[in-house]
Amino acid sequence: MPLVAAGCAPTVDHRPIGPLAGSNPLITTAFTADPAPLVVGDTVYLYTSHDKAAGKVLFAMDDWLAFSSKDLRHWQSLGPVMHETDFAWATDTKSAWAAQAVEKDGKFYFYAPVKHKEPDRGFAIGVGVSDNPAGPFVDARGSALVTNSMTTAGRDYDEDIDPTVFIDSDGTPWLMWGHFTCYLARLKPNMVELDGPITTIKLPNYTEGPWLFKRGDLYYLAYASIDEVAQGAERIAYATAPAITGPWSYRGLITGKTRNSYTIHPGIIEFKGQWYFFYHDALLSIGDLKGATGRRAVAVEYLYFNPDGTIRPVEQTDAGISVPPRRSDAAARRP
Ligand code: FUB
Repeated sequence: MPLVAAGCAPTVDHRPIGPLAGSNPLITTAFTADPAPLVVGDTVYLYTSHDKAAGKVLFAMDDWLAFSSKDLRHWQSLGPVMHETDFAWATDTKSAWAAQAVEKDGKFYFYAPVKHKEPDRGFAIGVGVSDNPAGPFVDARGSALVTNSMTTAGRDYDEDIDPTVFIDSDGTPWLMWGHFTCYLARLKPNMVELDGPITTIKLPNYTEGPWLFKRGDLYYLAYASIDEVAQGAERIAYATAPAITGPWSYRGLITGKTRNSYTIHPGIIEFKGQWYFFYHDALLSIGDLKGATGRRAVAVEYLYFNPDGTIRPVEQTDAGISVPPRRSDAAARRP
């Protein structure tokens, strides 16, 4: 806002209006959760669940949102990119949970959990496709990629959630997902069919929200974990492996439970030489609606590695990446 003092030339007040760019939460116009960042050239696309719960309702999510940024500090809303009923086989029960988009051969594939109509009731995983990372995505198959009846190792009904897709250095795509059981399956090069058996990965206190990435020759799997210490709230743990199929070695926690929500969900990328850790908390209020597990808000922090490849614990902050990365950590950034 310009400040004009009597008798003086006008001066400009450069103080920021509202939250600092890059401070948390990143998005303040809607309740967002389950961040899934995707780097496409010089742009990051951020796909999120869209919390619309009222009162004490736990989850009410019927579409997925997307945002884009060239610096991770200033975000442009791209609006909803898909609605749960864009999958004709899905129910309209507000079950649009954590999704992720990936790029393959110039197309963008959006893996999303939704509840399936009868008779194969329970969560299922669908695939959307688009020529544009900004969407909109349309059902790529006309049927679910994974249904409840295909997975029998763990819980019934709500175990086929939280898909993450990782394309290995040799071009092989892998799908990982699951609630209390961590499932892994190879995808065909067409990205919309499984290519082989569904296997399970054993991880300490695995709960949900897997996120796969690779740094140098090492594979990383971050996931939400509930143990007796956190008493019902999730924390983000991780494991490393020499290959996607394992063996996976538990490496400890990346960050602790989050503020105001018992869920937390990781999304990790390297962008312009810096690593970032996306998650959600529930500190945002919009009007009379206060943050809660059903009304979460996406946040981001810098992620640093030790020289041996282990991850330094992440502190969840209000400042986020509005402050520069720590210089002392620059040396440890590269594998
Ligand atoms: O957002 C709904 C569910 O809560 C997600 O699928 C989980 O990862 C947890 O964040």
